[in-house]
Amino acid sequence: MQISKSLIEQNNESNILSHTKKLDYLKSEIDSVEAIISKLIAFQIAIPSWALGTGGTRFGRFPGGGEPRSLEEKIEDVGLLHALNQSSGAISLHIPWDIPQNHQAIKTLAVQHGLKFDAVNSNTFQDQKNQEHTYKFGSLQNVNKAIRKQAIDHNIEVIKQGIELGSESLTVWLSDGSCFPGQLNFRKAYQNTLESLEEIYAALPENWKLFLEYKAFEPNFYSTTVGDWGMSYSYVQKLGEKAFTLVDLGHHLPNANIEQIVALLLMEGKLGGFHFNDSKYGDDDLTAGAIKPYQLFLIFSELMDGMDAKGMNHATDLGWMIDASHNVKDPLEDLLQSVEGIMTAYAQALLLDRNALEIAQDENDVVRCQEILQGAFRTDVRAIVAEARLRSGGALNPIQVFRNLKVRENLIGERGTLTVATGL
Ligand code: AFD
Ligand code: MN
Ligand code: MN
Repeated sequence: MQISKSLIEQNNESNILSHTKKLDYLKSEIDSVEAIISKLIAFQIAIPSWALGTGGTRFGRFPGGGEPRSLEEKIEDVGLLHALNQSSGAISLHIPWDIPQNHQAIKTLAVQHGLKFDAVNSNTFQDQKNQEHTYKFGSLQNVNKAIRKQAIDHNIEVIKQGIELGSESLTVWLSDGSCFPGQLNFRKAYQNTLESLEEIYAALPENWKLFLEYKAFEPNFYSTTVGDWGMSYSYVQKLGEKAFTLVDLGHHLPNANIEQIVALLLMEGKLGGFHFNDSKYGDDDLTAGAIKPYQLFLIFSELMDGMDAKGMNHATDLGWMIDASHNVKDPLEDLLQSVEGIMTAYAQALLLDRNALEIAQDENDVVRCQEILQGAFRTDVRAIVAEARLRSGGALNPIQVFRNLKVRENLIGERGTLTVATGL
């Protein structure tokens, strides 16, 4: 299914009056509305190929039908999102869940949908059919050299796939670690992982980045070999200037101050990118901004502050990706909500008066600091975000259009009710 521009325009007509009223009010209150709109238009968030099907828990999965059966259909789904919001112009592939058979054809299809290929992701946390060695006791950390080599070779293969598609980064997430005290020699596990990463790093093309994602828990529950930002930083620092830490919002211990982590990684020049999601307990992979929108805003405030201090381009100098999975929502509607949540936090951070905040900080005026931050956070910027979409040819209300056009029903018609997307 494809959504034409004229159908979107038709749907926008019913909302345009009330939208214009809201936008005019914001323009009368805020000077920087036009500048914010241009930044929002440039900002694109990559959609993970593994989020297009219904996720699940270990207790069950409740697919809603019409899930993409192939890489082609995954690209088509991201194309639908991008047509609606004009902010999802990239797809992030997971190998071997998405191995392209014909790279040229896949590239052409992506271009037709206005999509680029974002980071490619390797998978050494599952055993694949016909795989020689098992990753039961880890991959890059493994005590067995042959197993480490198999995992290194896989990552190099993923880089090759990415080169063919025009990706420019590799994301490595390791489930390596241990479940019980004494199971693992921490220093040996670190050294093995570092040496393995060095070999992968050596295979990166000149213009590529390596993102090393950390996670404190799961599937190992006693230790994780890249367990927090400090560990990731220590590896990427040793690897070299093309290696960066990737922050997945769900990968911290409870109550971690993620905005401070982001500020310091940026300051050190080692923040590479993001996996957006939200959580209540652990790696819940819920819709971005669904549980802790204030935290998301605070993260974006630090991002803007740190990026501007270094003269970085908001849209291109960090990798922006969603990493979420859903059990009860339509995956496409959920992704539309995630993108909206991220854009909203970005817009709020853009309207924050940072000069005033700096003065208040220098005067230790704690009350004023909070007033300034919450003043930005509590501004209803939805009309600004909608205007950015409108000007790019997207929908004022993407979810409404998704439902009006019966997108899911159409996909079920094309693909059937029993399809299962590859992934977890
Ligand atoms: C994991 C990580 C990582 C990985 C993904 C796979 O966040 O990004 O690629 O899930 O589904 O929890
Ligand atoms: Mn992730
Ligand atoms: Mn995760």
